[in-house]
Amino acid sequence: DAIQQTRELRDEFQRFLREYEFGMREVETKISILRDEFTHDHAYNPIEHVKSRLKTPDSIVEKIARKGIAEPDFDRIRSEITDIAGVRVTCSFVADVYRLFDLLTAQDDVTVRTVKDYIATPKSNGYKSLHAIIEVPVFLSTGALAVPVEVQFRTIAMDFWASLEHKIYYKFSNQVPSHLVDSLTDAAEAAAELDSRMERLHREAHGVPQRQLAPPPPPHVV
Ligand code: 0O2
Repeated sequence: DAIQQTRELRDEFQRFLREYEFGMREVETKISILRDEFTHDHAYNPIEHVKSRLKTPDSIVEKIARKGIAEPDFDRIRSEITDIAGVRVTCSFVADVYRLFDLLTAQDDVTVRTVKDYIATPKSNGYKSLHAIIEVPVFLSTGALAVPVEVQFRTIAMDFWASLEHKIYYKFSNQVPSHLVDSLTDAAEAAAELDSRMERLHREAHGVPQRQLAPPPPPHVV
């Protein structure tokens, strides 16, 4: 009986994870359609690369525990853990980051749950990216389901910085020596400076007017 219960729980968990995989695929399709349209109709590709990931069962279990969810309460997990499906869109320039965000979130079947603009307001360690939790409909045999997907938009320079910072953070098991923390914060500024120089260069080369101001932050900024 206990074995049967465990099997049922496992099946339910697998079904639960599949919902997120489907949601992730919907978002990937949306992004790849935008990329193809840009490439063919505007002769410009604003996306450098796209990477998707499903949170691992271990990391979901750890977050469930951190949130104090004691029972296998899938409704609570659904509403409280919104980064099970993640899509990271790495763009060439900051302007493209906001453009992609606007194009994706303006779609009729996309609902924006939260936006954290760590570009307008970087984290204290220097982390920059534009995060959005969006909900997309997934059509199953049982009906439509709104699935949350965390989309992170960033530039190549922001991505380069975040991936090194992530490795350093893990290497030191979250206890990064202060001189490295300071160097990382400096490096984040250098990455931001490179982003503006590259964007200015690109605009000059293509005869696009320079941006005078940072783009307006989207709603619900952190
Ligand atoms: P992974 O491996 O990418 O999944 P929470 O999601 O509740 O833990 P919060 O504050 O709600 O935290 O989420 P937030 O601020 O939107 O950021 C979550 C994700 O953004 C992280 O996911 C990272 O991918 C990325 N991120 C946020 N801050 C940093 C940072 O300082 N450095 C780096 N390198 N990445 C960051 P996970 O789940 O931590 O990891």
